[in-house]
Amino acid sequence: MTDSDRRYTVSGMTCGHCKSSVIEEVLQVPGVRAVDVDLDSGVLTVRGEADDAAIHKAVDEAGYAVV
Ligand SMILES: [Cu+2]
Repeated sequence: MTDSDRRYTVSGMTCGHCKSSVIEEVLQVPGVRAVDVDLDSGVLTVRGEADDAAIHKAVDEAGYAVV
């Protein structure tokens, strides 16, 4: 398996606190090595080999949703 960046659009993030909540949760997903969030576009970028479903679940747990 190769290491690659995947992008997800997340709804509901409005400020730096939202951003750090999402980053904290997604960083806990096994296989995730780095996470970035662009607040303006709502784009979450994940580097690593994590499962898609696990990323969705982590975003849910942070209180937001992948669209
Ligand atoms: Cu916020």
